[in-house]
Amino acid sequence: MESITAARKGTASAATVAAPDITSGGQSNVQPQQETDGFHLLIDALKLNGIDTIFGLPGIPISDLTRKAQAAGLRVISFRHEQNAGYAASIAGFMTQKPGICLTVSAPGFLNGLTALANATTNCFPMVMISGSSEREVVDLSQGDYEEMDQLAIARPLAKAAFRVLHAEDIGVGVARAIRAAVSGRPGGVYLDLPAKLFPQTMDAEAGRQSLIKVVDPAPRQIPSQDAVQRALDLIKGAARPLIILGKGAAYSQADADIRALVEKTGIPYLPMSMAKGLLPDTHEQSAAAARSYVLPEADVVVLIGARLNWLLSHGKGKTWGGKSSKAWGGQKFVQVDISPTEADSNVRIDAPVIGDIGSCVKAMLAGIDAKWPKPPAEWLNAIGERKSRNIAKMAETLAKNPTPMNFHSALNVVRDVIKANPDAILVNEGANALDFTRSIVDMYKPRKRLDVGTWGVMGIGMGFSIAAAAVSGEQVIAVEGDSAFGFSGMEVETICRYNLPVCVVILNNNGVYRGDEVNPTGGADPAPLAFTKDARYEKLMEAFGGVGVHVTTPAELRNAMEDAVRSHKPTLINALIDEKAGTESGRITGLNPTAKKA
Ligand code: ADP
Ligand code: TZD
Repeated sequence: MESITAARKGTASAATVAAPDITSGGQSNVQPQQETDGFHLLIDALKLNGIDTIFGLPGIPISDLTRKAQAAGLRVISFRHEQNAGYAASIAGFMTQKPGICLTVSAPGFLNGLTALANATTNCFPMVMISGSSEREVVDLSQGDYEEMDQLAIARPLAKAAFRVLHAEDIGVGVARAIRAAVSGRPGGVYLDLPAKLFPQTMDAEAGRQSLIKVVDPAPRQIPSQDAVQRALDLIKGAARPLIILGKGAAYSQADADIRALVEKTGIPYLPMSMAKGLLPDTHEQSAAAARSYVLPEADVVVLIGARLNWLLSHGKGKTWGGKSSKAWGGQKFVQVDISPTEADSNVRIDAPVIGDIGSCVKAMLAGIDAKWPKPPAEWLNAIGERKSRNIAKMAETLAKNPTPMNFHSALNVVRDVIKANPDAILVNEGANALDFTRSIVDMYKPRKRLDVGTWGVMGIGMGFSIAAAAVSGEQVIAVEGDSAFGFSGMEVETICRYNLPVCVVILNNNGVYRGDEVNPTGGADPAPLAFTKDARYEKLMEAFGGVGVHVTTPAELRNAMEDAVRSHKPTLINALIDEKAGTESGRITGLNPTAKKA
């Protein structure tokens, strides 16, 4: 039983292991027949499908898998917490259209990664979380195995799909199903459960090779019907005050040139959702971002491209949209371009759903738009233009101020300049005020360069997204973080240093959640729940692992530190102290926060 023992111990060094000679009772006379095992079949299946990176955290039963994957030429990025590995995998999926792979150990490791898997599903990011799991027989009888948990059942409601593989010969099918489920149609998070016993299982190498599947056309184009396209074009053509809203589905689709052509050929003003910023440069003359609160209630026909009418768009109704009350319809007609047929009518009536992949839908719409296509009425464009210039001038005035201490605006004015000078840099952003102000102040110039908290507004994506963005693109990453937000994934600065990634973390440090000036109303020794350690020296965390740490209190110091970081590409953490009174409760979504009635 030499080969099986070797494989169990994980000492097999090549893609194949010698098979035991069963005819001689395994005593002697070993035939040089080639075998493979679960470890190698999984690695081969991933490689066959173009997967080149694994984000994970080793331990029983997947330690050897990480070693063998690295030996086989995959890039294995080892994290300090599975949630961060999961976020990394999910954003790698968003950036590349290939499912990001997150690898975890069983029960607690699996659960740590699960938040990221659920977040991927919510955000339509393609990702596969592969977790080792305990013995089925023991788990199913609740006999108390090491890290016992019915992981498949737990993952199922949070994932787009969930699969378990019990036999080595099914690994190829399992991986193929996981990849297809993650990237086809509306992308999402997929769970793949691999019990410990699977990895050392051996089988004939050639049969193993034959069992693997290279997925053909994993995200097939979905062509919209001509009727649907015509219905949408008719509606848009008749509009007096049309508006296009680009969402992160549009950014994901990588149909950048066609989307730009659609916007420019129709002349319709557009609003980018947060992660669609840069799909067209934010400085584009048709961007209505600086007139958002004017265009939403005033528009009569709204074309949604890869954006859902969820809370981020006030559900398409209510006062934001000109409705008379908080739930009243504002009267707009909607075109919705989306790959999911069930998205239409989720919140308000969609008059013209165009169902298909965004690339195909936009192409089909462009085919119906010729040089004679009427531009939107000048009255509409002028009204937007006026509001825009007024708001941009007001913002410029605010940004030019140089208060002491520094505030969000004076600090972000520096980030804005640094991104303008480095448009290929990727901006990762989380926090509340740190998020809202960055989104509105820092212009983006290229697609998929802004990565943030997404549909859930989740804190903790910061370092995972930064690591994946740097690893996948090789570009400079700038992570603008609230001090609370940073804390969720801060230990990963060690990972950033270990892999020597070009990540510059800027913490807008106001000593607490939202702001830092609250006090304990009882006068007791405990701090207020939303207040943190005053003037914490976060930069020392980066220094502890060999990176560059900088403590800054003025915009000039921040500028120098950021420029040094971008020039050197060294892991850098800039602790930017800002006014602890700067910031409002929950940033711009104060209204969602229930508070007790004042007595
Ligand atoms: P945002 O938060 O930017 O408004 P959402 O996450 O709400 O964006 O919406 C993204 C939408 O894009 C989802 O409804 C999803 O189904 C859709 N989508 C994602 N990828 C594609 C694609 N390739 N083609 C068409 N629609 C897509
Ligand atoms: N936990 C998780 C996982 N996600 C969340 N969104 C929250 C908690 C609640 N929360 C926010 O929505 S923003 C935020 C928390 C804790 C932090 C805000 O403080 P900050 O940013 O220091 O990061 P600002 O700039 O001071 O507002």
